[in-house]
Amino acid sequence: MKNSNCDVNLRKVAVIGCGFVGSASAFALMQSGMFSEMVLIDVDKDRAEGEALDISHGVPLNRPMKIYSGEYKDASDAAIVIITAGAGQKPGETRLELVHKNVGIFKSIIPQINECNFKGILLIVSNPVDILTYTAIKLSGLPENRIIGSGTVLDTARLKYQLGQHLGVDSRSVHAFIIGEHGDSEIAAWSSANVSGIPINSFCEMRGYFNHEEAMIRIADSVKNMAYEIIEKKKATYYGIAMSVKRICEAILRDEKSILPVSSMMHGEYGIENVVLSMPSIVGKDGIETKVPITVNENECTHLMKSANALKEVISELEF
Ligand code: 6V0
Repeated sequence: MKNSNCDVNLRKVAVIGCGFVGSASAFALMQSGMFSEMVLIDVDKDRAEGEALDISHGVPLNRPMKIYSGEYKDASDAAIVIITAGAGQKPGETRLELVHKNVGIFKSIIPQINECNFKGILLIVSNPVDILTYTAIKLSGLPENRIIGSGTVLDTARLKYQLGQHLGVDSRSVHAFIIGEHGDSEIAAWSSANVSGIPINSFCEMRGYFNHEEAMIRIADSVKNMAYEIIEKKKATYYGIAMSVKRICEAILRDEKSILPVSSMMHGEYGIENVVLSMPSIVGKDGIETKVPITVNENECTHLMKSANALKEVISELEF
C-alpha cells in the first residue's frame, strides 16, 4: 500500500543495526502485524541475515510478512527507518560516554540514507539518543518533524510501571512523564503527574502513603538508574526499548496523534534552544506534530535547563 506520497510504502519498515536492540525491536514489530515488509541492515551482514531468518520463521505462526536482510537502497521507500546501530553501554559506562564512537557510526549511516532520497520517518534509538538525534538532524537535512528520538519513552514507561506497582493501580491510569535527557540528567515531572486526573500526592494519600518527598526521590532515582541495574545483571537492555519502538511506530503508522515523550529539537520552549531533548509531543503520520508544553514548576525548570546545558556541552565538542 502506498500513501499519497508515492515514495513511501506504509507497510514497510527498516531496522539499521541488528544487535540486541535492533533484533528485539524487529521481533516486536513482526509480532505487531503493523508491517508486511521489514528489511534488516547491519555492517555485520551475517548477523542481519541470521536475525531475518530466525524472525521470519514466525511468519507461518503469525501472519504473512516479507523479512530479509538488505542494503540501504532497500530502505529507500520504508515508512519508518529505525536506527539502533552502535555500541551499547558496558557495565558502569554512561550513555554520554558512548558519544564519539556512535557519532562516528552515524557519520557513516546518515549519508547512505540521504543517497536513497528517503521520504519517511527516521526513528533514532542508539545512545546517547538525544545527541544522535541532533546528529541525524544536522547530517540528514530532513525536516525536523521527520526525525524522532525514542527519548524518554522507555524511562516514562518505567516511571509509570513503578508508580503503578507502588500505588496498586493499573500503570496505564498513571499519567506522568520523564522529560529532558534520556540519561543521568533526566527529570521526573512530578508537578504534572496524576492518576486519572487526581494529583499524584492526593492519590498517594488515598492509598495510605504520606511520605511524598522520600518516595518521589526513591522512585525517580530507581527509574534513572534502571538501565545501569539491568546492564549490571544481564549486560544489555533490549525488551523494554523494543516495546517502546513498537509503540512509537504504532503512533506514526496509525496517525494516532498520541502524546509521547520523544526527543526533538528545542526551539525556545522553556527558554531552551538548539539542543535535542525529550518533551511530551503529539506523534502521528508526519512524525512530531507539535510539542505539548506541560506545566513544570521552578525546580523542574531549573533541572531541565541543567539537562539542556549538559547536552549542549557535549554537542559543542562535536564537528559536523
Ligand atoms: P549491540 O548488540 O552491540 O548491537 C549494535 C549493532 O550495531 C551490531 O549488530 C553492529 O554490527 C551494528 N553496527 C555497528 N556499526 C554499524 C554501522 N555503521 N552500520 C550498521 N550497523 C552497525 O548493541 P545493542 O543492540 O545492545 O544497543 C544498540 C544501541 O541502542 C546502543 O547505542 C545502546 O546504548 C542503545 N540503546 C538505546 C536505548 C534507548 O532507550 N534509546 C535502550 C537500550 C539500548
